[in-house]
Amino acid sequence: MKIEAITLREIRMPLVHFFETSFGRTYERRILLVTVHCQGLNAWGECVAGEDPFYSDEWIDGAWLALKDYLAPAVMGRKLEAGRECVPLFARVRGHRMAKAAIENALWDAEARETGQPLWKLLGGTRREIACGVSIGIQDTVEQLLEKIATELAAGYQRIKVKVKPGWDVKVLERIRQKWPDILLSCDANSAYTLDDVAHLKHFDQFKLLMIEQPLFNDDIYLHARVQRELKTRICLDESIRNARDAEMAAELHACGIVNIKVGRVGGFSEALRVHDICQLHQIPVWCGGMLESGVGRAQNIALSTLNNFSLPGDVSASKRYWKEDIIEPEVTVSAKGTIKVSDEPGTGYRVREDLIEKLTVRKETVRNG
Ligand code: OSB
Ligand code: MG
Repeated sequence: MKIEAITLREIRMPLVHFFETSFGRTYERRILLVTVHCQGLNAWGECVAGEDPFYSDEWIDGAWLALKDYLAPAVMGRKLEAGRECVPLFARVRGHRMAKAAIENALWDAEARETGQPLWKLLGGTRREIACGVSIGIQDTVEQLLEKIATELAAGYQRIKVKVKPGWDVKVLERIRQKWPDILLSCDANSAYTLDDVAHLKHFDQFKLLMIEQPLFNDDIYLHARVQRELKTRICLDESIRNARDAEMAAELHACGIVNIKVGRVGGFSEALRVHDICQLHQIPVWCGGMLESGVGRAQNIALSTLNNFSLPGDVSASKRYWKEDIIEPEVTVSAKGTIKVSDEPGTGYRVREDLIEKLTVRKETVRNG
């Protein structure tokens, strides 16, 4: 595939319901999409950077500049055989993993479509159906949260994850467990606790959680290992795992028992596959995280989730939980037993609705050859 041009665009999509984590509340997503134009084929990628640098140090406006000034020019005019070939071309740019992933993932999609195979097969997937959980944000009241959990359980989701922070944790988990003693339940702190909270975190053990996701500092592995020794509940690392080396360090230090893989956070499919393999080697199960993606990113998360070691339900759920109208066709639907069936069509198996995307676009810029 010869890369002739890359279009960056920002679309705005209001969320059906606000999403609140320990770092803030989001009502509307500003989503950066890239289109890689390869001789008549338009390949799509989503940059999962948030509106602000609060989850990680990347955010949409920084990612836009990284893509426009460095990453798009690094691959422009090149003829590549495979998506993974852009990794060395990006290597000189430090960080900016979410920006890199947007182009790399689009190129994997292009490769899959050019070679007429489903993306999940190209990635090395083995599952025909993936297990789905949901991530439920902090609500105004515990009653509202319980209502949301009831709705998601009725829809069939296999695992409930709730966001926690100091002041919205033990009491909330207690109420959930009173109502549902046996469901697969986990919590995600998005780095809201410190070493001063270890005694407090020990109270979480009574709730038999599947995991506690990212309790401590977003850039730490070592202290998580220290805290993991104090807890019965497995720690799951999200923010801290930026690449396969981090995964290896976390495994060797016993900093976690589970890893959340987000393809954007680790810089693209190539690195996501490496993280997957390292975790498998160390018998650490993984699951696919979400970043409130539009259909473009969601469809790619589905493909990744078919790999063997994705043995726990991911945060990959139905389009309608986020959007009134998604930008892919068909939209992502989840079965009554909480699964998504994977398509055998070339690429992701979902069609990108370019007409709708055009209507949602608030800014657009094309980087061309020469
Ligand atoms: O930590 O997993 C997280 C959303 C934005 C930023 C960070 C996280 C999340 C989620 C949402 O938990 C998962 C989803 O897409 O449903
Ligand atoms: Mg998380």
